Amino acid sequence: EGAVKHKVVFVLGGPGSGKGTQSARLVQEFGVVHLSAGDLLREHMKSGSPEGQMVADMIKNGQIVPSHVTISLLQKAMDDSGKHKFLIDGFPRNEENRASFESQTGIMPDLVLFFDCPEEVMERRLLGRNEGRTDDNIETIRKRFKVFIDSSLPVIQHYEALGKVARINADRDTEEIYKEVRRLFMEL
Ligand code: UP5
Ligand code: MG
Repeated sequence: EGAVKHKVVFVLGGPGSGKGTQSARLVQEFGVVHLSAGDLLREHMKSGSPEGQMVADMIKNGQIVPSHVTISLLQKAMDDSGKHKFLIDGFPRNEENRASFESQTGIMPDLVLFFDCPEEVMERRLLGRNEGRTDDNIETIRKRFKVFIDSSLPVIQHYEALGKVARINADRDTEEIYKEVRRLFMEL
């Protein structure tokens, strides 16, 4: 009880860089638990609560939801899974997310996968996705890119200084990227 050490990989990269796609492949092959912070927040916004409405508004505007909301969703999902190895996709998105998560959960990532992809490639992918996401329109996509550069890149830089980041060229075909991803994952 309390003694099992969590193994966590953060899956980071800009909007449309392929975080969800590559995570799904790791789930398929290794059965690791995939927690997409964005998916958890999109589920939460269906709750009909005032907090759910706030989350919906923030996602539509490409803004980062307050840490306490995202961290409690992640914490609950980790607890409910009964497992201790997780891929956490799309979180932490700013330095405050990162510091709060580390101090509240006591978890440090073992590895950070950074999917590096040019904006024009990500933009084309997002506009072609057609899954009805409220943030897949050109106006919100531009905001998401700006938030990524201003707030999320510093998180990657923080972990880079700790030697935890594997940078992956995400402007390639899915299979080619996955070959590299699975190798990095197996080295853990
Ligand atoms: N695709 C994928 N890989 C490809 C490849 N190699 N070649 C060609 N096409 C490829 O991929 C996007 C699209 O590209 C898909 O159609 C795919 O088939 C294709 P996907 O794998 O979905 O990329 P991903 O990086 O997961 O893109 P996503 O849009 O999910 O990234 P975001 O980071 O923008 O979205 P997320 O869901 O993480 O967050 C959404 C919002 O939630 C945020 O903007 C924010 O408002 C909020 N949020 C928080 O506030 N806090 C959080 O902690 C998390 C989210
Ligand atoms: Mg995603």
